[in-house]
Amino acid sequence: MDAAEAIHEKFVAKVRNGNLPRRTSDARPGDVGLAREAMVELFYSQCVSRQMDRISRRLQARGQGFYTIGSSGHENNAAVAQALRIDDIAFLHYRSNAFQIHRAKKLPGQTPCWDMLLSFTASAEDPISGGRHKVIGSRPLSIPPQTSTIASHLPKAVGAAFSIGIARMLKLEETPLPGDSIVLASFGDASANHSTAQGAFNTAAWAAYQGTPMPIVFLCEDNGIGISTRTPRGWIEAAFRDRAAIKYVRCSGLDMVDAYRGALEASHYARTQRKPVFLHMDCVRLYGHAGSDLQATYLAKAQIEEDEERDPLLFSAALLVEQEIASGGQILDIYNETEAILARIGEQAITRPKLTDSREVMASIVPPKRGQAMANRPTPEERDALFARDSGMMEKPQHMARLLSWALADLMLAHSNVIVAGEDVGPKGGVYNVTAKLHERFGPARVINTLLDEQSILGLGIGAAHNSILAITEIQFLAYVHNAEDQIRGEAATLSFFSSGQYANPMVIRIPGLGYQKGFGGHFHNDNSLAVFRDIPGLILACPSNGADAVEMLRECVRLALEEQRVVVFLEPIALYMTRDLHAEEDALWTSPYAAPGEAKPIPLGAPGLYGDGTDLAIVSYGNGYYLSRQAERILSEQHGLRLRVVDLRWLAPLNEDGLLAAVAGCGRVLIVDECRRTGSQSEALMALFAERAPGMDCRRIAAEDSFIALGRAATLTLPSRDAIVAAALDLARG
Ligand SMILES: Cc1ncc(C[n+]2csc(CCOP(=O)(O)OP(=O)(O)O)c2C)c(N)n1
Repeated sequence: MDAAEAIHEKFVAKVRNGNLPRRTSDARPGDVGLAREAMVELFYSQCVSRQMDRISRRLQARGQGFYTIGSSGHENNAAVAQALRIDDIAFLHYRSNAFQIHRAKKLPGQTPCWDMLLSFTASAEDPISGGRHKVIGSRPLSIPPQTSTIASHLPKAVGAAFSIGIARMLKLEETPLPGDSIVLASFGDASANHSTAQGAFNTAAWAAYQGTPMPIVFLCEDNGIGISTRTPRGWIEAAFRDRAAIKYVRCSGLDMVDAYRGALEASHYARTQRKPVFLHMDCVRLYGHAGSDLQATYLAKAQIEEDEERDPLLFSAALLVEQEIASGGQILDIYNETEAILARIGEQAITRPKLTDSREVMASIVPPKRGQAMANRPTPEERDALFARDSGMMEKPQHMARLLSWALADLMLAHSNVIVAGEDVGPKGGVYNVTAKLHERFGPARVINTLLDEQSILGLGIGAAHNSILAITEIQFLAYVHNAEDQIRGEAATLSFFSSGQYANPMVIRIPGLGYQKGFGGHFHNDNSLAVFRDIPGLILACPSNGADAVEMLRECVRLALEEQRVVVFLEPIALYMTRDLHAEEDALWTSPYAAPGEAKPIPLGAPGLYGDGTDLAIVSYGNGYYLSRQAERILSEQHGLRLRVVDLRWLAPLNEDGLLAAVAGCGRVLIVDECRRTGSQSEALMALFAERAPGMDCRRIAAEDSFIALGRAATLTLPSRDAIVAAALDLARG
């Protein structure tokens, strides 16, 4: 017999026969203020959750439902919903049906069963994901949908909790997360071991330890197992009971009253103390991991039976009988009634339309535009005061690093909800001084030295975005984004997609990277692959090659985040940060005067840069490759009489194909210069573009070798050089 049906029959028989277990706790409803009506309502939510699991499984067996992962055994997370406020944003574990169902009771007009069954049957009318995934989530209920990657929601939950305090300090008005709200993040016991989760706990504790407000409840729903691997008995308590700066609260997820007691204690502490709590709730997993999982293949029969005896619905029934709130018959009436209702809803849900074409599926990859961002208009005096100490330097052309730093200052002056966060970005001003003086100008609440954890930095950006704060986060070097890349790839970039554009996490991630650093070298500070960003749907990847462009592009990136809710990676070529000269020492051709906001021509998303209008050959490049191509161009022009144009891509993703084809129009030959590793590089996409859309074009490429970067003088041996560009161009031009 199906596991769900076996448990169902046991429940019915035990309630009918009055054969109910002793409750697992002595907690008394009156002591925690749990009224009789509330207990009935909670039981009702639990029954709905249980029946939703059963109906989902039946629909899946008929090919009408998809990807069933049950909430059975975790129904007391409804008691957590009871203890929390509806505006306490909740980043939930996938076994949280009861939480959502119960929270929906706090807001009139909600139809959680209909909504969730539409999601579980992948209907395009599913109000949260539009049929894109089976997710728990609801915009009106402050439950953003979560991905299937366990623990990956915890860094942003911590970021959101952090943002509540920041919003208060900055006196930002009408932020989505109220100043006295808290954040809930739930997960399973196996997930608690994930390094992403551990990083999030540590970040919350690190912040709280030094007095930073961190109002978050980490709810660990401990059912003792993750798929088939048992959590060592007592491990969660041993690991979290005495953790620095995180309060530990234990409760039983088998007993409604005790679950509520624990949730009240935890949420009260987080709300009043603004400190993190670890709420450890014992649960039981009743149907195996997910739809197709047969527990009998890895659990002893006795263990399965023991688990079935710990069914929280049985304990809830015992409570209602003990408190003389309902008789066994009345309990079964509620239970059966919810089954009948859910079955009817399920039959209707499967008739609702599905997504039918790729356009519909993709409609929410790019979030909806939010409209023009409110900007402060600083007076000339305010700007003068801000830049007073730099006024001498501002009169002269400067290199990219300094120009970027001023651009950041102007952006922060214009937008009071913009913050900067990363490793060493504070008083030190970052490794390359790009955030120099921001800390003294805007203070520690807006220029935040984070701890050393890239997942937490990105999580801060995502979480802050949930509170309408735009974080310009910095990852210190490109190579170090990789241990956190899922925060961009799996989390930030997917939120709009899985929420039908109802949630978005606009952010700008600054990343210094790429090769060619003089007298330095070594792979990890010269990493030269962008493949990790290029295939992420909806992500914008910008890479300026010079200071003037960098300023305008950064402004456009911030506009894209603020007004269009986009996730943007702004890649800064380290080797060009301090570069001043192009062809000869002291020519200062790679410096620019600083253009105040509105003074220079904007560089909108996708607009390539163009140097020259020759038609003998077009060189297409970006970053350092563009810089070297400009050097090569002069040699090719002066020494070989070639008339060239050099195109700077500037925006690497999404690729502006039409704009690029227009930029090379009239040239029969294109040389692509790509400083990134050949495999997975931009040049692959460009070769494909020209082959597909300009078939007559004679197109070649030089790219970096598929190698890591060596140290010292060998650092550039695997990269395209100026002379290699000249040679390749001559080769191509001469046919
Ligand atoms: C990063 C990641 N690795 C592996 C998986 C596959 N996976 C899904 S759920 C799960 C077990 C989670 O167990 P636990 O946290 O105890 O939650 P439970 O399912 O028991 O409620 C695993 C390994 C995943 N979803 N994400």
